[in-house]
Amino acid sequence: MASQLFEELLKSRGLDDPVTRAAFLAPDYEAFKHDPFLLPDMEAAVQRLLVAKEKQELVFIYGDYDIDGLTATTTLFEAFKAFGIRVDAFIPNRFVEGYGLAKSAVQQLKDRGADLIVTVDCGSLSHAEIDFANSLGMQVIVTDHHSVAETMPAAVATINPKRPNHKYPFIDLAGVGVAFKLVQALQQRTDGLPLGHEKWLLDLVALGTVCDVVTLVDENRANVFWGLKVMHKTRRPGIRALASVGGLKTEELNARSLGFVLGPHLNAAGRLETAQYGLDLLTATDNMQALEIANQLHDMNIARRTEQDRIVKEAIVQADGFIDHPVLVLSGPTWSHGIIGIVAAKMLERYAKPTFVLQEIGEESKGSARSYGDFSAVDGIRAVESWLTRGGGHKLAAGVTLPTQNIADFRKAINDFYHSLGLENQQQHLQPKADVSIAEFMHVSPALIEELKLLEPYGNGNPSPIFHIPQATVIERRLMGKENQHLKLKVQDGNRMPFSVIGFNLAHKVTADAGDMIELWVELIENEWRGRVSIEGRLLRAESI
Ligand SMILES: [Mn+2]
Repeated sequence: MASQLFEELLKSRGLDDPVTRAAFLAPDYEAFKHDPFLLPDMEAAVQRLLVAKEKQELVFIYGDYDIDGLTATTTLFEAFKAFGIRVDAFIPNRFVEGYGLAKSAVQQLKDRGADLIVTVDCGSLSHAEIDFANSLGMQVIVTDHHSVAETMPAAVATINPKRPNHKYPFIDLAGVGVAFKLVQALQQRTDGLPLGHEKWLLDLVALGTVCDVVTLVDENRANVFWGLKVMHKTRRPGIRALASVGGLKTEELNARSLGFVLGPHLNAAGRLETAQYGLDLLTATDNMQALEIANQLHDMNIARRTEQDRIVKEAIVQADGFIDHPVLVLSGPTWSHGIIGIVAAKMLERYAKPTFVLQEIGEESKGSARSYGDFSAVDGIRAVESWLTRGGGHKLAAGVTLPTQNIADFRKAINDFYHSLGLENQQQHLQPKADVSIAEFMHVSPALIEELKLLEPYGNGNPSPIFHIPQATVIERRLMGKENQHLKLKVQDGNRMPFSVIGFNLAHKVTADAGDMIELWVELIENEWRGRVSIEGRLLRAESI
């Protein structure tokens, strides 16, 4: 019997129908495993790969340097081996080839004897590069989840759920999710990986899906839900080593630790040097070797953070000069484009504005964009493309390349485009949105916390629930942290029932003191201190009333 609060919460998330609710709370892998052949061109891809298997052609997987790309590459690499397909993998270098297929890399694969290239997490817009591969006598299968153009490239198959007019029921798969569909399709047509055994790849699918921040609903939710269970038992040396250098136990990994610990470590190498380390780690079969790479990644992650802090400081100085601009376009010659994506995210957080951060590399500049709410970064890029060399991506994250001399014009054009949209109250998207209200703290029970765990894994599309407390009286205010930046409030309801909330970095923002009446928005967290577990609120917002 669900508690009343949990019942209300489920309803607020559209889970009142018992069938939908049951499917959400205990997602069945088989039920959400939509038929892979409903994806466009899947049959053509499978047929071509069967020929490759039969003729023992050399198939090169062409990945991407981010976690989605690395996990997708590893997924296909392992599965193809199991199917008896001759396979090798190539991860482009961000600083050499850049994102996506590059002609220089296509030539390299030709020289290394490739007959067929299978892209993961890229390729949908690589028309020229695929023509080039064809001209060298290689064929290409694209598997991707990025936005597509009106015409598909001259590939044997372009498997991408973002293509229009197909019957596949879920479009928000990550790159690794699409690669995994190819594995499921191959299973039906050839042997080597018996039905059911593909589930051991779900740890990789979970890692890529969480880190690519696609919505954790439908098939993604089922894959991550079961992927975490696989991860808890994983024997994969790379994942074990990564967890260990991150100070985590594999059996306790959750979506949060994938996004905030494993992910950043795995990404660090690609941001500073080459993501090859990441691929070597994920495909490692030896524990000692894996630990060695993981330690290197740990050091790189620390170096990455130092570099990031420096760029953020400089970017803040620049951003303060564009107070009137709704879209920030910031640039610097020493801002490594391996790191500017994270810097853009930090700027968005600080200024509540969509942000482009660019590295000026001589005459050319490369940048990363982060956006939120109703402003689509990829639409913005399309609207001002006359100033750009190229650009593409998603609504909330995208990339651009442009002549350095165009930066000022691009800045003006993208801000003009923003104004032309007439977006109203864009800021509201940054305010915490409550799922339900709590009038009395007696309802905040250990049982409720257990119920909330059923909604995990949390992430994009399935956020950790937010509770609104319409009215409470502050009985104590305490500051914490090295610079007194954190805040602990003890509040009570009308029945004098107390409740503690903690606000990280909110000490300057929330000024309420003992005796004040406030309205709060919180997440519920379990706090363990000296072996005693208590339930607290993590403060997101407070307003005095
Ligand atoms: Mn991706």
